[in-house]
Amino acid sequence: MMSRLDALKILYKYTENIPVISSCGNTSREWASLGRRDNHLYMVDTMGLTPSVAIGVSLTLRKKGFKKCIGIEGDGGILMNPNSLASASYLNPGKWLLIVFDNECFASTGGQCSLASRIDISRVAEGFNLKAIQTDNVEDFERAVLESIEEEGPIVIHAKISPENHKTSFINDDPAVLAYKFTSFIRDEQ
Ligand SMILES: Cc1ncc(C[n+]2csc(CCOP(=O)(O)OP(=O)(O)O)c2C)c(N)n1
Ligand SMILES: [Mg+2]
Repeated sequence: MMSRLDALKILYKYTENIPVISSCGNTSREWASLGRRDNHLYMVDTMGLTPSVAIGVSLTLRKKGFKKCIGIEGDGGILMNPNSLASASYLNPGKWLLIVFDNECFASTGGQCSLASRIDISRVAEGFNLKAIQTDNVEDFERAVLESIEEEGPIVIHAKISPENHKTSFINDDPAVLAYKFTSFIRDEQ
């Protein structure tokens, strides 16, 4: 099965100029370990909120050149904030692409079992009338990312991943500085 880092490496290839908001814990750490970019907002501690933040950013980007705004969330995070799926469906942000890494556990805090072991997140997204693509290997994940970047959203990629974490360093930057870099990048882009 694909690991979180395998999937992030694929995503990294296609997001040099796409705003990406990554969830807390190991996701942001592994994402940052691939190389920091100002168009990537590394969230610190805000579990479950990347889909919501990405909705807001997607709506502000309607008239900008970016093809998408991507949020990355975990299964634990999305099931803590499923309301973000209802909001995405209702507000219909065309540039919103949510990637849910589903390892059926809270991997970043020790691998405790999450609700996802008994809930199919693709079906939850579809229940909110969102397009959902489920993947469990690198080839399908890459294809889903490439197709979704080109297609009008909102779209959810539900990526099943293995529960392992890769050893990475903590992100100790001031969150205000991380947010400032990200908003400056978006503001300066025509
Ligand atoms: C509101 C809140 N509760 C708990 C935490 C602690 N915490 C950080 S990451 C994490 C696990 C997240 O699980 P999941 O979203 O499935 O991501 P994974 O680590 O499995 O990739 C937890 C419990 C937090 N940061 N915020
Ligand atoms: Mg998880």
